Amino acid sequence: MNASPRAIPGPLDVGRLRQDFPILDQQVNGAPLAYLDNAASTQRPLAVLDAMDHYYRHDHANVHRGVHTLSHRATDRYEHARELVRGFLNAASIREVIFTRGTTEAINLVAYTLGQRLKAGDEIVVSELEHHSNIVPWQMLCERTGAVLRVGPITDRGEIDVEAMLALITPATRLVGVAHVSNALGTVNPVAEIIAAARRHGALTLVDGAQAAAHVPVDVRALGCDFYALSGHKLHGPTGIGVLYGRESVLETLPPFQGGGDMIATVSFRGTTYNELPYRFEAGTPAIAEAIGLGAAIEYLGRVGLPAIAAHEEALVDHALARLRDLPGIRFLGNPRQRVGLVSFNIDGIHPHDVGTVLDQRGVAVRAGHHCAMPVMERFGVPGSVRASFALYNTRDEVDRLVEALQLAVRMFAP
Ligand code: 7TS
Repeated sequence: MNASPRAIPGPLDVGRLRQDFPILDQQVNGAPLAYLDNAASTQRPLAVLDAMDHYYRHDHANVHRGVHTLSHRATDRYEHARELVRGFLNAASIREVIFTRGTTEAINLVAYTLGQRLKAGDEIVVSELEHHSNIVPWQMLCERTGAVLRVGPITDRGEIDVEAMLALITPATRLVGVAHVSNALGTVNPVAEIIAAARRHGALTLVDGAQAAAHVPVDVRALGCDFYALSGHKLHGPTGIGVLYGRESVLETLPPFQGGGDMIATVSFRGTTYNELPYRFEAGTPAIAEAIGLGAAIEYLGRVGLPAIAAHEEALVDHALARLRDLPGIRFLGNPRQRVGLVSFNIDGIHPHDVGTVLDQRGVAVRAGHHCAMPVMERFGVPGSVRASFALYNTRDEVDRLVEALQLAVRMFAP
């Protein structure tokens, strides 16, 4: 009686939702497409395609600089998208929402700007399960400054060893970077706990939310992080657009990233002054249509409902794990207790690329390889893995087709 209607999300009407995604309705190699590569990139609903199409047909002009009507309209739409992102992340202000090309650029922005005040002996802490984009920018920063990168280990389950990671955080730590969800294992990391520990030591915190934002509600204020990065194309929005959330009081202290138009207040050869937040970090003409498309994707996810999406995907993961367990020679990568959206595995004696190719012949799209998380592969002693990753439009039937195609691969390659 007391349960709110939102507490237990109703099942998704996947059949109807699939109609929102025209790309799904096609044959690949003579079989219906089963798109299970959503961790690499999701597909776009009509709402996103239409928003971008409408913008280009009716409203396109450059933003923030025109006195004419189309420029005002383009600016309004672009800034409305920023407000949608703010709401989606529960950021306190639009001043904290910077549009970037994606997660990669967002993390590079932080590494570059923060780097200007780091010195030899300072430390950055990341975990062993990070995507390369939350490793390499910090390595480059360390090369430039003499700072040291420390790595929090993961367990056989594919979870961060939180105690070991927290032990690395000391007064020398300047920043702790951690993925909200692992793209190679699906692990949901205890980011709030790690952030709290980092803050006790005065370290900044960055959460790589690329794999989280389409699956779990994100509240940057509840998390308490200083930075949160995400990519539009992983939450049913366009490529070429992403977001860096930054705590306003921290962004205020950072120097600009790229120089150029829009990020300035005044320019003279005697000296230049910079624009206010968030524009100070958005040099040049931004990806306007893409930002508008991202806004439409966020509205779409809001209409479908993240809790219902999460429940649907959890059921798909459970079904996949239950069926895959019986496959001869299967070895799962990790066994995280908190997981969203994907299963990652190998089949004894078959290279993941060969598995991926057989699946493609049956219309089943998965990712095979190191998933830009080579340290995770090294940790588990494998060259790569097969990864099936789910989104709101996937079905049990598609999971069954994945399993059948894998059975075929086993028969084809069995010694
Ligand atoms: N961080 C994580 C956790 C990711 O999964 C990815 C992309 C990125 C950062 C980089 O995002 P980008 O949009 O800037 O490229 N992950 C994957 C993947 O798992 N397969 O292809 C891309």
